[in-house]
Parts: sequence; C-alpha cells; structure tokens
Amino acid sequence: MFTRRTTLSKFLIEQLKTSPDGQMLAALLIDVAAAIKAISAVAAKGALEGHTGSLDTINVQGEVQKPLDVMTNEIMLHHCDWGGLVAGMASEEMDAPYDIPTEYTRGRYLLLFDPLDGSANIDFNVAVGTIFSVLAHDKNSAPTEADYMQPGNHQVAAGYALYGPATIMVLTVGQGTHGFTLDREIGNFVLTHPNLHIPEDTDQFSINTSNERFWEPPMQRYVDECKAGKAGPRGRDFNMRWIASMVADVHRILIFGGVFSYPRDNKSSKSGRLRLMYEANPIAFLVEQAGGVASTGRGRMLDEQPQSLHQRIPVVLGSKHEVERIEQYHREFDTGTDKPFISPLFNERSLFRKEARL
Ligand code: FBP
Repeated sequence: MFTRRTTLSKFLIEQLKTSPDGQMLAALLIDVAAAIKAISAVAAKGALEGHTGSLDTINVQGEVQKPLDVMTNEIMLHHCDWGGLVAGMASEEMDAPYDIPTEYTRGRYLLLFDPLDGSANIDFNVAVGTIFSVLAHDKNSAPTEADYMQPGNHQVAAGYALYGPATIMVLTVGQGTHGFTLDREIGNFVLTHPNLHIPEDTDQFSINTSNERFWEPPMQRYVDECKAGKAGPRGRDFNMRWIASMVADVHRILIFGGVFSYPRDNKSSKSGRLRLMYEANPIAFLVEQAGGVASTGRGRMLDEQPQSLHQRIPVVLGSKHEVERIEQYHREFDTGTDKPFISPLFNERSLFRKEARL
C-alpha cells in the first residue's frame, strides 16, 4: 500500500515535467512543504512551548502579534530563502518585502504568504493555517515592491496548509486543486484528495453575521434570504458555519461546497478584512481550479490589479451558483434595480422592526 502512494514530490515532478522551469517551481513548493511540516510540529506543541497569549508587538495590519505569528513567519523565510529559487518574499507579518540575503543566489519566484491564518484561534486550540502565493519574477535585478503588484491571474502556484486533527496541504499549479495529508511517521505529504471539485449548488454559507449591520444591502439581502429558509424567497433551508480561520472555512467548501464571504463593510475599512495578495488571491486560484467562483462581489478576484502589498479586499467565493447570485444582488443594488428582502419577522405588523439599512 505504501509503495503505491503518491507523495507531494512525485506528484509535482509529474505535473510540472513539461512546463518550462517546472522543476524549479516543484523544488520551491517542496521547500514550502518543508516549512509547513515545521510549522505543523511547532503549532502542535501549544501551551507546552508557551505558544499561547499575545506579544506586545503590532504588525503592519495594526493587529497584536501572537508568538506563533512571528515564529511561523521566520520558519517560512528561512526554509525558502537559501535555495536559489526565490527572488523575494512578502508576508502579512512584515511591513516591507524580504530581500534574499546576499550570500544566497536570487531565484525566479516571488513568494507571498500569511504564515498563520486565523492565529486568534491558537489560544482555543482551533484549526489554523498557512496560505501562500507564487508569482514569477523574470528580471535579473532584485525585486522592488512594484514587481509584486501582479494580479492574481499571474500566479504560477498557490496553496494552503490546514493544521487540524491532520495537517493537510492543498495546492494548485494551474492544473486542478489537489490535497495532500501529512503522514507524520514517514514525514511525507501523500496525495489524498486529488482533483477537488466544489459543487455548483449548496445550502451552506459561511460569514461572520455579527457584522451584518455594517454590510452593504446586497450582502444583507443574500444572508437574510438564506436565514428565512423554506419560508423565504429561496424556498429551502440553509446551514451556517463560521470557524474564523479562513483556511478551515474554505477547506470545508472545497470538500462539501458552500459559499464563504468576508464582504465590504463600514466597520473599520470599506474593503473588508482579508488581504488581496496573500489571502484572497491564492484562495481564489484554488477555488477556480476546483470549479468554483471567486469574486469581490463586483468582479473576478483574480483580475483585480493590486494597489499595495497589504491591500484589503471584499471576498465572496465558493459554489458557482451562489457566488453568481451574490454578484447579481450587487449589480442590482448598484443599478437601483434591487428588491431588498424584508423577513416576515421584521415586517410592518411584527413585534420587531429591522434597523434602517446602510
Ligand atoms: P489573520 O490572518 O490575522 O489571522 O486574520 C484573518 C482571519 O482570521 C480569517 O482567517 C478569518 O476569516 C477572519 O480573519 C476572521 O475574522 P473575524 O474575527 O472578524 O470573524
């Protein structure tokens, strides 16, 4: 049985054997996988190694850092900077891109990552992840920040790791989306979820509804209609999940289908919470490669031209028909042709009154 298993290295060498520079990309993804194994081992120590609580440092996002945010960032950098494959790296945890130390050869790829997505969950021992995106850098010179400003449709590879009961790495090099489970005893990632496919229809949605009052009307309309279930305009019941770890929420969608959103809101920034270049874009690439749709609500995520490294963006992704419906609600709202849904619970004659909309 063990001899028939497809390991990550075997899979990548096979998938990339005909693409120019394919073996270099395979080598880089194997370095990323090594970093992920190290993060998996470190994260699993939990409170035994003092990984809970917060530091007194704040990252470029204005968020208080956790010890593991800093440690996992270092792990990613130092597993990938020495091999002559990477020209520079950018991360949620660093204000500016990381230049490859002069003692190492500069490579042909830019690696962008969120080393520990959902790190607020660490103290509660809930699943967290790592998200990464790979762009090409075809110049001989060291990359400037402008070289990173490539839309998501330029990505040559993307993926995430989910540190749950098992550690799973899901990736794409533009030929489908595939999942690998870490066999801890052997130390290999083994292909366990080939050709993941997101069903076009779903009755699952994933959104932090505590922010509903801050959303735009099209998102409020969509979620209100889902919550109204059989009695509402959708004519069927929906189920909701929110793990507050994007990777975990997205992984469920890649396995079972569903729609995930962190929409535009007027809470802190009008752009929502998630970062375009190292969260939304890599996940959008994986979702599209699995037959799903990834949108800002008003257009294809992968066509967005980045304006800055740490830019935030509204995110709607997952099962095709639901994402398209949400895009349609945005279009109708923008053109003044929408038909907001008023739940029977909140209508004129009810005991409750819905607050004035945004
Ligand atoms: P970090 O990358 O800082 O951990 O934040 C991203 C994120 O954790 C997403 O994974 C998740 O979807 C979202 O924030 C949860 O946000 P909220 O706490 O507002 O529900």
